[in-house]
Amino acid sequence: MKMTLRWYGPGYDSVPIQHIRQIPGVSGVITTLYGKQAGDLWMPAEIRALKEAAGEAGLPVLGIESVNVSDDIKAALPKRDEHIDHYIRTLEALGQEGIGMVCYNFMPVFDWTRSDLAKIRPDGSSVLSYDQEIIDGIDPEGIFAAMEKRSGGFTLPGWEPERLRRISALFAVYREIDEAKLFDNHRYFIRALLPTLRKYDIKMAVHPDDPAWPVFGLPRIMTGAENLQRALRQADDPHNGVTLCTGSLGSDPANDIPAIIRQLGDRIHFAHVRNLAHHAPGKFDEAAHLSADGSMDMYAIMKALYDIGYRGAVRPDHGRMIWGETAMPGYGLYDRALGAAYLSGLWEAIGKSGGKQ
Ligand SMILES: [Mn+2]
Repeated sequence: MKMTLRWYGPGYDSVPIQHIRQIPGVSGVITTLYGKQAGDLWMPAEIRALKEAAGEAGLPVLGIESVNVSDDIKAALPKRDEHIDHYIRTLEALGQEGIGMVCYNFMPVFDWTRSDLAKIRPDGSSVLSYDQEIIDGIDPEGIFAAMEKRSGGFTLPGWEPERLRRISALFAVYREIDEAKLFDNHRYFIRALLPTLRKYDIKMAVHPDDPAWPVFGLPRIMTGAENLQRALRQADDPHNGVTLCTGSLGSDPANDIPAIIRQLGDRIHFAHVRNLAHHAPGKFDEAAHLSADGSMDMYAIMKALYDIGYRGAVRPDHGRMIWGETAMPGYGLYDRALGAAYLSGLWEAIGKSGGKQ
C-alpha cells in the first residue's frame, strides 16, 4: 500500500504540503481542484498546476478525491449527457497527466452528513459526531446552515454553498427516484466512462454513502457489501471499483469491514481508514485511529488489506482536532499524522510477523 494524506491544494488547505511530507511513510497526496462544481470541466493546465504544487514538496498526486458527479447525472436530468461529456474530458486530462485513480460518490443532494463537527471529548479534543435524533430534527434546508456554522470558516468538501441554491428543486426530483432508478443512473454513468477508463488506465473508486443509510428521505445505494457488489457488476471491468471507507461503511455496525475487504478484493482502488465509537443505533462519534479509542478493530482491517495484496493508496481519514490546531473539521494535520504513523506501524508489524504480499 501507499500511505497518503488528503490535501486540498494551495489557498484552500490550512496544512502546508511541506508538513505532510514530514509525516514518516507518506509517499503521496490525494487532492482535487477544490473550486470546481460538479459538472464543470477541468482544464489540463489547472491539473498540471496542482500536480506541480504537490511536486514542489516532493509528493506525487496518487489520486483525485473527488471529481464530483452532478445531480443531473445522478437523477438523469436534462444536463446529464453534457455533464458526462465534461466528466470524460476531465478524465482524459487527468489521464494525460498520469493520474490513474478517481474517487467519487453517488449520494443524492447531500454529501457526508454529521450532526456535530466539533464535539468536545473529555480530554479536550474534538471530533465529528452523528446522532440520528438530531438529524431528524433538522429540516434539509437547515442542515446547510448548521454545517456552515460549525465549519470554523472553512468551506467543507461536499458542502459547498453553491449546492444550496437548488436544494428544494432537487428534493422534488428525487421524490420520483428510488434505489433501482439510482442504480440505473449509476450504470449509465459508469458505462459511459469505460472506454476512457480503459484507454488511460484510470481506476474509478466509488465512495460508500456516509452514513450508510438514507438521510432526509433521499435514496442511498452505496451502503454495504451487497450493494457495492451490485455497483461493481454494473460494469464488470476492473476499472470500475470501490473506495473502501471504513468510517462510512462502519457507520452501520452490521457491515463487517474485514469481510467486505476480502469480498471486494482487487476491485478496491482506494482506502480511507479511520475508527468510530458507536454509542447506539444511529449514534456515533469519530475517534482516534487507534483500535482502543473506538469500536473498530484496525488491526483486522489492515490485515485484510494486507492479505488481499492491496497496493493502492491508503489515507488516514478524519482525525480529531488536537493540540489547539485550527483546521477544516476532520482535516487537521496532527491527528491524521498520528493516524498515518499508526496505520503504517500496523502494516509493518503484519508484514514482519509473517504476512505475505
Ligand atoms: Mn471516506
